[in-house]
Amino acid sequence: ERASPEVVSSSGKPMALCPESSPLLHGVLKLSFEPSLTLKEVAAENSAVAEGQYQPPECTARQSVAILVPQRSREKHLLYLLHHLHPFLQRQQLHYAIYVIQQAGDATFNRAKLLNVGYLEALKDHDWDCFIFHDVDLVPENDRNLYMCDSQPKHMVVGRNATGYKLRYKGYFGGVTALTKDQFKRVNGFSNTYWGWGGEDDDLRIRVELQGMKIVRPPPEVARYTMVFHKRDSGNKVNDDRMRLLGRTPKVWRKDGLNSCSYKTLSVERQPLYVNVTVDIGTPG
Ligand code: UD2
Ligand code: MN
Repeated sequence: ERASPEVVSSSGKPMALCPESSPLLHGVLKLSFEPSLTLKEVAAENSAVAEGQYQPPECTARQSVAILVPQRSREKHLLYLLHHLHPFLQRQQLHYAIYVIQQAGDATFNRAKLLNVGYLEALKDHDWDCFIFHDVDLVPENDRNLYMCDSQPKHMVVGRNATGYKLRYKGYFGGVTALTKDQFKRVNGFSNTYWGWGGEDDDLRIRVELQGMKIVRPPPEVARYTMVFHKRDSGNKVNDDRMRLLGRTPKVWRKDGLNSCSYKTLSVERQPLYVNVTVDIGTPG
């Protein structure tokens, strides 16, 4: 276990819990996507972050939160995300760390399995309370969208630029979600069997519903994101098998998930702004 949250200040006195509503919040944010931005600049802007991790110096954070980002060949998007998310999370007075889970090789992408790996690997560092499963290309537009977990699984993307800021469909659970350590464990995490684009987010919703849990969302004026424009990645073709897979979820979820997630960690690099976990997750079939 590394770096537990400070319960005493540098003077040795116990620190009070951070306020329920952080005084540092701005509300609506002005986002920028500057193509010339560099990792060095983002690191210089975030000198209080070490090995991807931060704790508020002024109070004891209410939750310890691991942000898990699945990534392959989206380095520019990752840079934009780090640039916006680090200051955003610091204003929310969270103890947090950002983990990037990088799929090695060029087999079909598997977002869900990478997120299972992120959960298992992050828990080796610290007993995180809350996990945020986060697309690399989504930047939050309002810092009142709190990156904390609730008593029920939380879906944070009610709307985004490309879809007119409307919920795409009832039950939509993609993009960015927040589940406690125990909520995620209860559903046995994500399925490992969704290779390629689509379905894995609906599968997680089915798991949540099978447990009698209910998805909650922040107010629509707060739960807004900008998705950096992109085309479908070449290694992430539409998964034509997804409807069949969704049909069998109620039968297989107990055996397909965190408890069957086999992988090989190739490296764990503790970079200044994030922990980079490179993993061999195998190939479909
Ligand atoms: C939607 C969902 C996403 C997921 C996906 C279907 C939203 C806002 N997002 O995203 O959560 O359910 O549909 O699988 O509804 N990625 C890479 N490299 C790749 C491919 C994917 O890094 O080559 C990662 C990256 O974090 C990306 C995420 O996977 O943001 C989802 O892939 P996408 O952005 O291509 O799919 P999109 O926008 O339709
Ligand atoms: Mn996307």
